[in-house]
Amino acid sequence: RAIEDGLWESRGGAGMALVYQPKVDILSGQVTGVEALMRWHHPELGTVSPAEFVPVAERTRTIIPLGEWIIRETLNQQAEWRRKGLDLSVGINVSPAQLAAGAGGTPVMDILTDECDRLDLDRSMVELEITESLLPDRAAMDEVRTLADAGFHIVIDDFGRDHAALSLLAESPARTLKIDKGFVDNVVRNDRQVAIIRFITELAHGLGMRTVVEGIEDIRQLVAVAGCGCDVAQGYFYYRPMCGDRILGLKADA
Ligand code: G
Ligand code: G
Ligand code: NA
Repeated sequence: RAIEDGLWESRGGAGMALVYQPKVDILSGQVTGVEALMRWHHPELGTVSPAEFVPVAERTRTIIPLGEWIIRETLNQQAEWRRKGLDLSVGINVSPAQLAAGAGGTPVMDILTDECDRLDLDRSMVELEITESLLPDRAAMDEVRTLADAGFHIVIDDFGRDHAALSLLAESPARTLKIDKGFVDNVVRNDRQVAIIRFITELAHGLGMRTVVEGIEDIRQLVAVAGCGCDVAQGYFYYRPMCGDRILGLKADA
């Protein structure tokens, strides 16, 4: 209830902040992009995790105005980094509710094209992260295809967590597959997890996609996923999510 009421107050971004977690090209060690992640400071509850409030925002559809704020904020940040000499791709998490027909609010396509045109951004540097569970949703995937045709880069997030049909993956317009953190957590001790990550990576490459692994916390996990052929890594081993100004400090690594 307190979360629901607070979200309504914060739907325009009040009390919300975005942090950005770098993504690193495994072979070159270079930072190629970042993922935008929400942080919320609730006046009474204190800091509330997105794992807790995003599901509430989706259920109450507050994610629609909030999602619009996230897209505009992230693209403005991307433009500011570029003005300061740092050219990075940005990953934006897009909820199924934002893609549903008749979602209300400004359509995601219009928000994205407006901002990209206004800020003169390269659409292929804007990565829209949609969850694997969206793949069976025909109407939502039609919308995703329209976004891909318009030049935006589509990422399937949390791949392997649910039960995606491989045929749906093959038909999807995604260019990147993000392997679920669950497989990485035990990759050092469990050969079966290695087999799964290797299989997903070979599948992705065979379909012309690259893979991102998230949740890399130590060097042994990095070595294991690198051995599976994964392309890009994200995780505390490299960088924690950080505020936009601190990203500028990465200029030397990018
Ligand atoms: O940042 P953290 O790891 O605590 O995020 C927890 C969950 O909340 C993740 O699954 C992440 O995808 C989701 N999340 C974080 N930021 C956003 C956002 O801006 N939009 C959406 N839809 N989900 C987000
Ligand atoms: O599902 P999604 O990829 O959007 O979730 C990203 C979430 O994972 C964020 O909440 C982020 O804070 C968290 N995260 C990022 N790197 C690590 C890591 O190395 N370890 C753990 N435990 N969580 C991470
Ligand atoms: Na994500």
